[in-house]
Amino acid sequence: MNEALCWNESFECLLKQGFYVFREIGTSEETLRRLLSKIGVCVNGIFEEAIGLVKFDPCIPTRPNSIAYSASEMRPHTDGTFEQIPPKHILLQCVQSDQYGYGVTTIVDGNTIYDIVSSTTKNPESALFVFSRREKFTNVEVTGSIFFPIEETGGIGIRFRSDTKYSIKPLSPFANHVLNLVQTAVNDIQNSQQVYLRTGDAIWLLNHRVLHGRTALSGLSRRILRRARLN
Ligand SMILES: O=C(O)CCC(=O)C(=O)O
Ligand SMILES: [Fe+2]
Repeated sequence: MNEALCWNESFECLLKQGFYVFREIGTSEETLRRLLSKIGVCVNGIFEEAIGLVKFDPCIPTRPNSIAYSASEMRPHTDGTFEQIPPKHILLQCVQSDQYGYGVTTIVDGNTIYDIVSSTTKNPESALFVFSRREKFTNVEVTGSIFFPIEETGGIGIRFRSDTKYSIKPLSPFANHVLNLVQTAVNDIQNSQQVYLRTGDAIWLLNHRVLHGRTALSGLSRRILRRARLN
């Protein structure tokens, strides 16, 4: 298939489901950068570079308090939840996969979560929260809502991450109610899809539309992802 047709197909798929999987593109940073140049502009985060490696090595002690660098399950989340505007796109390139069936990528569609929450609760986008990321010496936070309008598409965006390092503090009893509903819906296995990335595959995520996470790693093999953030 010619490159333009192939690109249109991936774009259509991306808009429909909020993510697209590139199979067998290879493991080099060069290849990823070529892809990124067609998508947008790389942006640094407060704590991480625009392009960086997420590594797990059973022979190297894990960084304390860091789920991404440990073998633990990562619950579905959006990246940069505590930033003023989280990055629009995330690309994850699998540089070295774990044993088959471990470290499987999980995807949750934010539109599904919104539909579930708003079916019982009016105007969940009006609920306010403080999203924060706490490090030893820094605490970065932003006040906002879990759901927000996406101007370009007229759709609804989502921002969500809650684990040992990241917290979402509800600012009212109503917000607390919305948070509980979102949490339950996000963790409901029925609302998630799984995608196994093999070495050389990559996934393009619309970070305002879908949440991503992964199942636990085996803890026995090295696993490396290259992660890119773009607008
Ligand atoms: O390890 C993975 O598959 C995902 C990593 C991730 O989501 C992150 O570092 O934010
Ligand atoms: Fe992530």
